[in-house]
Amino acid sequence: MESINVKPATASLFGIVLACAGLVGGCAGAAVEPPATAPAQATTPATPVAPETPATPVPAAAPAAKPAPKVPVTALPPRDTPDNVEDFARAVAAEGGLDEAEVLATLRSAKVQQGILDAISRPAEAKPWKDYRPIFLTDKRIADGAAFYRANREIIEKAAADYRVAPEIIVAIIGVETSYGRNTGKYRVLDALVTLGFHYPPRAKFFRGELRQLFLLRDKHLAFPIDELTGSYAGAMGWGQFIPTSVAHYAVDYDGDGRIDLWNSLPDIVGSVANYFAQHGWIEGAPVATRTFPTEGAEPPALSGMEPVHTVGALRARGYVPVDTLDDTADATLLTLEGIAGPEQWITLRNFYVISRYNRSPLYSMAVYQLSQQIAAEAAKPAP
Ligand SMILES: [Ca+2]
Repeated sequence: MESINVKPATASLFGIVLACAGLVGGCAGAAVEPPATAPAQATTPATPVAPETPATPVPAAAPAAKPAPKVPVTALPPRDTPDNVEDFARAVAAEGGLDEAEVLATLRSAKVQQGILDAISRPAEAKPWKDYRPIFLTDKRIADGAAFYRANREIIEKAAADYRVAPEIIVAIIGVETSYGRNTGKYRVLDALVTLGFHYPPRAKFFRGELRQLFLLRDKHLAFPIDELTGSYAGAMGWGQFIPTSVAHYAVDYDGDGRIDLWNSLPDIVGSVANYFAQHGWIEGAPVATRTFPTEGAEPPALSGMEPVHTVGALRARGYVPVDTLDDTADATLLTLEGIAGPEQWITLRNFYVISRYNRSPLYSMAVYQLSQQIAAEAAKPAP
């Protein structure tokens, strides 16, 4: 079990400390409600917005070696009868051609953890952008991202080229999700998914779906048995925080060693994140978002979440002129954020929507975008 938390050799090349330490359960990732129709996102969720706790910077030396606190195993009243667990095991075994007794034994080996239930039940604060942004756009996270990019430029740019996505977006996602692999989660994924799938009625269906998928991952040739995988309290795994359905659909064996390792293989990690973006429609070289300062009398368009249901030209005609030069035929929509100096209006494009497929919060998407820009700028400078 310990072995899967080992950082890739590359990690030692850059002193990563992180801003999200202590937010196990996922940084931004674990805090957002997934729409009922969109189960394949990489991160799992509970409510719109950010980390429950603002990032407490952790001293570089201390945290890595600190053992995870013991999470008490509680004797919870069964929300599901043993029959339900047996039915589940039978169905999963039949579907995956697995041994039913083994599936059942694995399920029964799971430890229901009160800490997981506490984590997912914690009310999320709906932070405005002005309070959310400073959590992720820290000097440290930018510098660490640039260092990570420089140290691993070859593989990051290879994956970006192969999958036709922006390299700085791959880096920013890994930075926001796990502070560049520093904080991938302390829970056994099996424990998390059994706890939430059988003891947390509000999301039981979703998490049982993920638990089912966990058992069916055999074809993905994961580097570790499913009962040894660790992740967030919501079962998100590795540097990119993939839940089992995302592993199934988007994880790749990018170093070609025959197995997928989202904890120790940097090629597999960056290749999988790149593939996630490619499969969700990233447009290579296209812009993500830009500010707009509406003209007087601008007519707000009807919005459909972050979906770019308008065009740049149509927004322009309504009085929303983009600050940057944009193709008028490009799909776009409008986003208003509560900034430090008051409301900020943004024209967001298809690629912004693609970022939001990783996590449904518009604040998350904007944080990833802005972090990516800062990292790219920093990484382009001569190494310090
Ligand atoms: Ca591999």
